[in-house]
Amino acid sequence: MDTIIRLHPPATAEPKFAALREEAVRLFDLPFNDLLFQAHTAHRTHFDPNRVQRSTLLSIKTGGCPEDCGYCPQAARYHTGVESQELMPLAEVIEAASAAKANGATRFCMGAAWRGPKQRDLEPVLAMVREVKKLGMEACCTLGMLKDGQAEQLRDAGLDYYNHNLDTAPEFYGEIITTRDYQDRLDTLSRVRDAGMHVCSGGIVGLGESRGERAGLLAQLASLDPQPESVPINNLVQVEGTPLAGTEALPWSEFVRTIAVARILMPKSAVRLSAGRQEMDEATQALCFFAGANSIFYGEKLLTTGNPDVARDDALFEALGIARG
Ligand code: SAM
Ligand code: DTB
Ligand code: SF4
Repeated sequence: MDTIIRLHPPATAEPKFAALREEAVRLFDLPFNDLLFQAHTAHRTHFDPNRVQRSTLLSIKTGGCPEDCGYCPQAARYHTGVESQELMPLAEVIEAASAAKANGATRFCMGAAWRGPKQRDLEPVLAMVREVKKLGMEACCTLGMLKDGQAEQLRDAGLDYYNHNLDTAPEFYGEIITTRDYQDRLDTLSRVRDAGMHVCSGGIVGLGESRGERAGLLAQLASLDPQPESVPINNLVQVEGTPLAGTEALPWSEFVRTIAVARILMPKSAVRLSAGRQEMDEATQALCFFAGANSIFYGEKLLTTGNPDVARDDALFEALGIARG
């Protein structure tokens, strides 16, 4: 068993969380234009509003995951048609990273469908991180829960960011995932932070949560101290065979509000407009950029599902006068 020292009580117990949640609920309830004005003002204070950073994702180990995340096409227990694949050979990862760099991505994110890496899994990933760094790109990994010492190994290989999402509000979490708890996620984030890497942590909306629960997710993220450098906001991509297929989709305005509240509560973080862009029209994406989103996944595939192709994104950025971040 791992031992980790919990320096803080769970964030949910802290008065800071309660105050942030109250603030988030108040922001969500503002008239749309007032909320967007406030979010855009915060965005301009800290960022160039005409720049969006691009990260490209690669699934380095696909499917067959033992966890039960209700949204995920890679969980072995759901029949989604995703074919399981072993860890990708190093040469293929280098090829994909080189292509991403040639397309203009500045960060390469490698995702694995693990509960967490075993030591024998981690070693080849460390080699992948070193090779991505040699290309002059930022490197990010999302490999599940980390055990003692693993964050330090990733840091020493040169990893810049580790992605691990809180996914939803603590009170809704048990409806979506039962095989790991909220505190496990907070512990992994502490390990990443303590090792000195940048934290990438966000969540998914459109899971059937209430507005109050969306506020709770953002308040949890904002109560991390320091706040995550990168906050991916995913809109559920519904995949046939997962328990959440058929969930009522979130109205576009509610998704834009979520981005805006994230921007206001975490004014210095990069807010990534993440999964769900393929199903989103250009006008909604443009509103997300106005509301403070300043990072995207770039390239035709996320991990197993589709993402807008590069030509569509380039046309959108051209129309909006947005430059690479
Ligand atoms: N297995 C690792 C883990 O769970 O931490 C890493 C990969 S996992 C696919 C990374 C994140 O992708 C999840 O935390 C979730 O937020 C997001 N995700 C997975 N399936 C999704 C879906 N169908 N729609 C939107 N986001 C999704
Ligand atoms: C994140 O927050 N979203 C990305 C990344 N981090 C790893 C993953 C989205 C996955 C969408 C479903 C799929 O393609 O399998
Ligand atoms: Fe596994 Fe990650 Fe998918 Fe959960 S989100 S089932 S841990 S791959």
